[in-house]
Amino acid sequence: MFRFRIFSLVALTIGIISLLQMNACVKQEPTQVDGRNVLKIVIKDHSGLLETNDSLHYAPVPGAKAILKSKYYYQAPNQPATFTTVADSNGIAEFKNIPLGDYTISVEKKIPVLVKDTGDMDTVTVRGSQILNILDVETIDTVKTELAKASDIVINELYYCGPENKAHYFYDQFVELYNNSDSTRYLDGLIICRGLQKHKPNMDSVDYVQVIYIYQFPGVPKTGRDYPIFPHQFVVIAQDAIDHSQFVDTALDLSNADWEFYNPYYSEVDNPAPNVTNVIPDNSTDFMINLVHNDVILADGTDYYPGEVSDHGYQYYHIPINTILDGVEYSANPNSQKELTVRVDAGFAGVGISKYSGKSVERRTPGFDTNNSSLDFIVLDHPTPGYSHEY
Ligand SMILES: [Ca+2]
Ligand SMILES: [Ca+2]
Ligand SMILES: [Ca+2]
Ligand SMILES: [Ca+2]
Repeated sequence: MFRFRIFSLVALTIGIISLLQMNACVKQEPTQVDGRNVLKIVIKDHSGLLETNDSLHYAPVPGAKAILKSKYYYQAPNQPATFTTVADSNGIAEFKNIPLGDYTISVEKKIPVLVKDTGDMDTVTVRGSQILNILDVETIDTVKTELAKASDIVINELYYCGPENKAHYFYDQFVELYNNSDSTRYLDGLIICRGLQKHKPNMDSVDYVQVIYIYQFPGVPKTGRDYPIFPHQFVVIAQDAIDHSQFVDTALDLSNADWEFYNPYYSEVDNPAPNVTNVIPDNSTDFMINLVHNDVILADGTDYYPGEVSDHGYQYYHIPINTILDGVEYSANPNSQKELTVRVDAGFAGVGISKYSGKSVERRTPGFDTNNSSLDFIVLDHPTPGYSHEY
């Protein structure tokens, strides 16, 4: 659905043509009319792709599609009440008859661009989102749009809940990456992180994501060319690249995994698969992720830094959002509080998966990524390490 070719920012910034039409204001009646409140969202572009309007003093995003989702109201089981509208010529999206309460708003707009090197036209998408609290009869707020980070390498599958067993065995967890492009990309220096399992009130306004583990591919971030991932290739990183069925017969054989997570700061066996290595000396655990609710971040491996220290003296790290290639939050419970900012992932994969059920979550089609895991992922009865389910 949202598949665009990726351009360098340099090519984009030079070649923009202003082709914005003044779209008529199209409003849809809300599906539930049990509120009388008005919400106005001023949508301001911060991508640099749209021109600032001199009298408005901001760059409006006319015609942007705005989607408001309730945190409390449902229109069907597991389907939050949703209201949709389109911004007017001043970039203002107006919703009427909205119940009071907490919402998420996400806005997006496709923008035509001229690709400088080839003269071709293409489109890119600017997006923005945030959490809103509607407390008054009329609420006015602002959402900033930016160029959506569209990475060619994405987290395609996460297997975290553990195999069916009564021994609390979950060491066959894995992360599967996928190159969603027609070009060779490189894993050099990329980091895979486990997110901090806390809802932070300020997490949608700070420019970083908090994590507790950082494991890194060998090679130099951004410029290294030693560890290719070929077009449409899947890459599996196992917690331990061994045949786990020797311990629990329902567990996975990951002896052929492409990589394994390896922590040199405690005595773990270094199996033949090459290592994605823990870089935090404080961390004495393998890349173990929660069996029901957690988030996993893939980033380019630059500019991360130590953040807070936990109550138990454990050092958390900050991953700047502009270095994040992909992030996926999963939760068995769709009403959980978000632990990963909606700017990276607006939803949850894995709703309904219980511990030790042997299930997995995978993108609907390889690489399908709208930064909303509720839409992007489906639940698989059996993991598919190194390939995709049939679709
Ligand atoms: Ca390991
Ligand atoms: Ca190894
Ligand atoms: Ca994503
Ligand atoms: Ca797979």
